[in-house]
Amino acid sequence: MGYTLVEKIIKEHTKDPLIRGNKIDLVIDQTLTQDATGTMAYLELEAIGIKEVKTKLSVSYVDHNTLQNGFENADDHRFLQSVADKHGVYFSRVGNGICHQVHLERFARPGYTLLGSDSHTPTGGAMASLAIGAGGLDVACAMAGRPFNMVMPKIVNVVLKNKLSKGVSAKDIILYVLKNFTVKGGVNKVFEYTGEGVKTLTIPERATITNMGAELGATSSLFPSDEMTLDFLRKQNREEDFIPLCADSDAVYDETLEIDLSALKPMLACPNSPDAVKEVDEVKGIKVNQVLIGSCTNSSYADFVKVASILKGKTVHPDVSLGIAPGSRQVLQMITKSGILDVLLEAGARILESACGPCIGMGQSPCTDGVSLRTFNRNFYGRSGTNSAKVYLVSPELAAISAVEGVIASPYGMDLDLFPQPEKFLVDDRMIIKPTMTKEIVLGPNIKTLPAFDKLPEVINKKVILKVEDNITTDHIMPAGAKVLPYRSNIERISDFVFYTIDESFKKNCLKNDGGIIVAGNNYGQGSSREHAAIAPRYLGIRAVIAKSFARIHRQNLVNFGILPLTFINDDYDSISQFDTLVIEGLDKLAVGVDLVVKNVTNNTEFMVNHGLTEKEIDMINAGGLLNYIKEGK
Ligand code: MIC
Ligand code: SF4
Repeated sequence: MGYTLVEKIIKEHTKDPLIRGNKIDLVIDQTLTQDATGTMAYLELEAIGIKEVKTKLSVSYVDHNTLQNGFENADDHRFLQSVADKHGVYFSRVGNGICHQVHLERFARPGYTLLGSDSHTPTGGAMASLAIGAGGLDVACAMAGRPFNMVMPKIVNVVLKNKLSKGVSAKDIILYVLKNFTVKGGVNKVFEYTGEGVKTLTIPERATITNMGAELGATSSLFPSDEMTLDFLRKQNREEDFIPLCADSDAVYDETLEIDLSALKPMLACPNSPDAVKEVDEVKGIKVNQVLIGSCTNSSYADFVKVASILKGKTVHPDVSLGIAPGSRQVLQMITKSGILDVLLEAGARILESACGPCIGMGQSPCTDGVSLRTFNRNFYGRSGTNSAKVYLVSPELAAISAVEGVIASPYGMDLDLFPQPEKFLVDDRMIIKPTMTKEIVLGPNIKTLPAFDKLPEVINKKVILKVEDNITTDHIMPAGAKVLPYRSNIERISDFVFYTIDESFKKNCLKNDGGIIVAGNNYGQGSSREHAAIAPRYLGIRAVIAKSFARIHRQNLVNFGILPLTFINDDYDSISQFDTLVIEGLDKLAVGVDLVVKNVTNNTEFMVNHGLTEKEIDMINAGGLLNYIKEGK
């Protein structure tokens, strides 16, 4: 029996048997961090106490907190640069680009494993890297040479047939997959793309798909390493990084989805979920206020070729604000030299920094009730900074034509290659600083060490502080945006904002009741990898989350910070109300596979929950979290 591509990479990086659903320890070759999660990750690395990172390569990017309204973000950047130098980590300076775009251009390698403290790390799957998003502490542990403990995923075969029609793009492929699988359909799965349609897709197109595969809740997405991979690496002066890699023809998959690329039409994800996918013809004509082209999903040179092909000689509609953010300095310099930037400027585009920017609510919030078309990957409630805004996720070509027409419009059938693709990329790594391991770390007044957390008590006897529905995102739990992001290095301060967009009294209720429990529906914690969505609630005394199901990264973050992730065994969600008192006893005897009884003393009922913890995770939870566990010498 042959191997799938993901199995081929995993078996080179683990000693454990490749049994789907079992936990495995994966050796990590490369790590990446970004500034919003990185400050905490490097403080954790300091707490673990190693001198030099043990990976083949670790890179620290600065791309999220680039608005510098006060000293906080600039202090974070200075800290990150110093701590990177101290521990042997490469440092990609602010303005050099979005971590996933730059990593793909300069570092991702076929057959390697990459762990990143950002949920869109799977972008590297376009280069046949097994690239996985995780919380900062897991990435710090990987830098310290510890293997990454993960569930051996189920493997979905997405078979691509034929080729895309004009005006239909890679974004439409991933939107189609999202429509089929939904935002919770990919948990603990890897999506492998196969079939003859694969060779029609370039690396940037593949990267759009693997990037947004994160919205499926998937562990990762992967393309084979083939002629396209070699071509891209050659153009990046990295030919020596190439190895061919693909699944065996008799590989066994758990599920299959066939897509006839020639039958796809332009699509878009409607507010407020990446899986609320419709064909553009169903929503054509809606008036648009804002169009933004950028983010780690769609900001490559190839994307701007399409955008410029549509905008050439045209003017942005008077009621639309068009912003563009090239994904990296490389892309920005190349569109400058090729004349594309001039076309965009002539059409009336606003040029934003090569950074995450509006994708994470760092500026460009839409007007009240505004309709915003974005080439990004997430349109969760409140993420744009305007709660009443209606954010649609679209391809660059759909964005561009709509910016001109002032309404949602279709690019179907349009010619999009007025500008040639480059023979070579412009390679200049001077903004990526090599570590010298000579500097000492520089902190700042807003950079606080991680609070200490106590052990798991024998009994949890606490109130339900909040009850929430299905698909609660980490943007709900721990909002981002220009106001909150500067406090990522200060848990006490950032805890003011936990659940702020849906329940302003969350913190007050935690303090009044000495912490408590959260009750949730399915897919709790989807979206970002930000461990602050676990650390800050833990800081406020949250000891357990009882949900119908969890998103993968967030569940791990809860365990890492000593919060019990419990799932309902039966249909008991409806029997619980906010402020009910729940009692969970016998926590000193937590054991693998042994379910727990939860007593609801307010309405005198009880129900069963499953903790799903491994032996190691039980030890971690008992210790009060992963850092305590490591400090105990484990
Ligand atoms: C996001 O897209 O939500 C982020 C911001 O990149 C996050 C990381 C963070 O919250 O810092 C992610 O995707 O992991
Ligand atoms: Fe940055 Fe947005 Fe990509 Fe997250 S999804 S890494 S915020 S561009």
